Amino acid sequence: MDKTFLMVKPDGVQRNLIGEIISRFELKGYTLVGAKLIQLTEETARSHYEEHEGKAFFHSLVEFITSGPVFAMVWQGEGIITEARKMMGKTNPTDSSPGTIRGDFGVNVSRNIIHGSDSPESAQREIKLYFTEDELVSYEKEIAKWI
Ligand code: 3AN
Repeated sequence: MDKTFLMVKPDGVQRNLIGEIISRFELKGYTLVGAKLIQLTEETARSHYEEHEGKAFFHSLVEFITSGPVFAMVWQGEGIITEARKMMGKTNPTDSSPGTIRGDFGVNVSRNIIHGSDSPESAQREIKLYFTEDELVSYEKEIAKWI
């Protein structure tokens, strides 16, 4: 089953959007397999954004993402990598349609609320960067349906 890494950035956490964001992915039908509220170290932040190293906004990006707690998650579901990116909206919230997370809640490209992996390769890399195997659950052994 496809998995992706999603992260509510410090602006989303401070604006109390964690619940709203979880809700959107739950209601869509995806499954949460891992989650934690963490304070990123500069080392993890630099590693996360290594593809942007050298760009003019790299320093402020690292500064912002380490400026407060983030909510890191792994979600599972068919086609979730592409679909989650659609649900998030474009990198720049001003280009994002209403109905998307960035389109509904964001106004500024450097404060765009959520991160989501953009390919299967980045999903694999980012999940490994934030989670150990035993921090992710599997629903395969579920023996009873409570709902
Ligand atoms: P996305 O988060 O949509 O995958 P990326 O990977 O191109 O976008 O950029 C990573 C993050 O870098 C963005 N979420 C945004 O916070 C920041 N960023 C991207 N482009 C710019 C820019 N031109 N100016 C400032 N920050 C930017």
